[in-house]
Amino acid sequence: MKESILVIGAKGQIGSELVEELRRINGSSNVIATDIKEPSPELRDGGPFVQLDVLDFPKLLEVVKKNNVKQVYLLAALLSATAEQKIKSAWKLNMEGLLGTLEMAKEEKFKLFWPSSIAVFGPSTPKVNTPQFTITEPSTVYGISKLAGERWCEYYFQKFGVDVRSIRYPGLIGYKTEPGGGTTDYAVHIFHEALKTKTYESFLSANTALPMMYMHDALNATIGLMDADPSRVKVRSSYNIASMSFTPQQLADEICKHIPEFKITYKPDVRQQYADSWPQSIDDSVARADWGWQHEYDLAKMTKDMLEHIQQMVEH
Ligand code: AKB
Repeated sequence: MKESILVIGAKGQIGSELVEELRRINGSSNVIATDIKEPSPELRDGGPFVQLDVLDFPKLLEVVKKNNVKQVYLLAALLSATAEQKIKSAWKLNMEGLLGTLEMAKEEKFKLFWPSSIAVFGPSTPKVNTPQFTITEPSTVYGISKLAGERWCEYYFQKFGVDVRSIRYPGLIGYKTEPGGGTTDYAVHIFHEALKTKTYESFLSANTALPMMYMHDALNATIGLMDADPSRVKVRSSYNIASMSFTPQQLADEICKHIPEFKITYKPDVRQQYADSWPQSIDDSVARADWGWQHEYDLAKMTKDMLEHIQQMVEH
């Protein structure tokens, strides 16, 4: 029986692009997309889709068994800003979802990808070039759930040999799907507003530097780590990866090179606190040495590509 890949949370910011890329590489019929929400037309028409809640483990197990699933990408989660509003549901989804899937990976012997985040770091972590192994004392609900998740991944690998792999994503920027409920979301919204209204009111202050990454690089990292020989995956909690760091002002300056009339204003809200607790830049030398991670996009290249693609989408 042919082997399949399952993506849980396929309608999200990463999921929708990852499904497309995995289908391009592995063939549409071999990649099953699932989400708690109704499928988008692209997801429904592009290959198999099952509407399902990740916490419905009997149904999830049925899909895994029926389709001989050998790889699972578990992307269903509540992000930082939403998790702060919905503490218990965030813990339930982010933790029970992972624990249930790790248990299933142990029994069904599939390889599992689980996303962690720069949110595992907190105010006591060194902020610049944050190392792979350092203080992790997160001060957000989301960060606490990601740190606990990393420990569970390491535990299931050490104790049961589950082949689980993970990346600490920085803020992700893509043009296909907008993020929801995160703190780094401004770096996506700003592009849409720059093209639509030539203005943007940032909810983070001008000089808030955060690690960021273009979706193209994030997908390469994710698939690259999943494809790496197991002997090269030496960190089983989660890997730091990095490509660029910038502030809202630096991003606005870069946008101005393409749209000179663009104006940014600042009205920091509660998300400022979460951003202030995270690193400004990340040292990812361990991922580069272990499994050959490399990035392609810097601030200038990403900005140009984002503006071109969003413009094209508006025109069509
Ligand atoms: C968020 O802002 O919550 C996420 C993250 C940094 O993991 N993008």
